[in-house]
Amino acid sequence: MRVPAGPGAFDRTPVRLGAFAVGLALVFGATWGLGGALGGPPGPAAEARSGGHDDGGEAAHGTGHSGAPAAGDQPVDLPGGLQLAQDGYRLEPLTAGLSTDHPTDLRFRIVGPDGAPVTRYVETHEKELHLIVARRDLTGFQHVHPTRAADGTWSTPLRALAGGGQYRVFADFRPAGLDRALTLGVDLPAAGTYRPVELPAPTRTAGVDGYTVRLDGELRPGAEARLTLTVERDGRPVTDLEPYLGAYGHLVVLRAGDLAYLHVHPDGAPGDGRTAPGPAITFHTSVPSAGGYRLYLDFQHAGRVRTAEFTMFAGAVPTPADQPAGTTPGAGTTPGAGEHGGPGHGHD
Ligand SMILES: [Cu+2]
Repeated sequence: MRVPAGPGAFDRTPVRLGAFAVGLALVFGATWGLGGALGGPPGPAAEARSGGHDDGGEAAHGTGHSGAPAAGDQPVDLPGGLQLAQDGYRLEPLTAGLSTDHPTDLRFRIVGPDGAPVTRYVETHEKELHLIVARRDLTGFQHVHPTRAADGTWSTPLRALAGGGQYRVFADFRPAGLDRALTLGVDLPAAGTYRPVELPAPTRTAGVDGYTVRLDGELRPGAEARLTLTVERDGRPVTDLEPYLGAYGHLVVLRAGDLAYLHVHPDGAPGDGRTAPGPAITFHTSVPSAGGYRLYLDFQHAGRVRTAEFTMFAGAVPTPADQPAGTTPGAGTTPGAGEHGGPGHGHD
């Protein structure tokens, strides 16, 4: 359980986060300095720019991300999830906010280049649209699959949130007529006390619902990484993972600091004659920059989808010297246990 710091520590938390955010800004400054080339309005320029977009193939569907930055004068693709509009498509929430008291009926639509709600999609991993929600501090992860009405309005229940704050809502979808998936993101507020949780320290194991998941591999900025996640229960390897949306595991990766979004699918598929149903699930991905990332592995066993969470750093892990005096990332928390194991776990 990622237990928020006690009341005394809470008083100091905003200061620590603020200082950490400054550090992140410095790290990311070099990357986002290039963003000036991308700052134009949507429309023809954006359409043209998207020509460099790389579908990413099976290993990184979604706007996942397009590998190493383009060389020379070519514009650099942004990672997914950072914009609410891209390439003529726009994510329009029809719900003003989320709730900590009761489940929210989240409604939204995707408006296309013609100004009308999009009603034709190409399924990716058995769904027309994948919806991910996480608070800005990377807690409160939910991954659900909304229902679409004929007029293009999407709706889904979201479980009641554990705390107030700004939540990032990601829609990961492929409209008919586009040669790749997009991930659009928008912030929605939840009224209530916001007690930010620091990014937990990196760990190699995470527990969820009595399962232990081990993470092997390293992230390197701009380079392909092989990550292997191995699932055990009661000390024994799980060798009968169940297919969930066409795979034995789905990995969402969010970058600390701006929630850049990657959705990664594993090597191999159930029933392909070469992919075992556990205990290991292998992913290949490439993160766009140095810094901290939170990884959310969805896997299904015994009829339920579970989410194991990890922190990883690409490049150097910040040392205590990089932190405000006396603090360590994740101090006082038990990383990976997650806080979404209870009823209403947001998978469907
Ligand atoms: Cu999904």
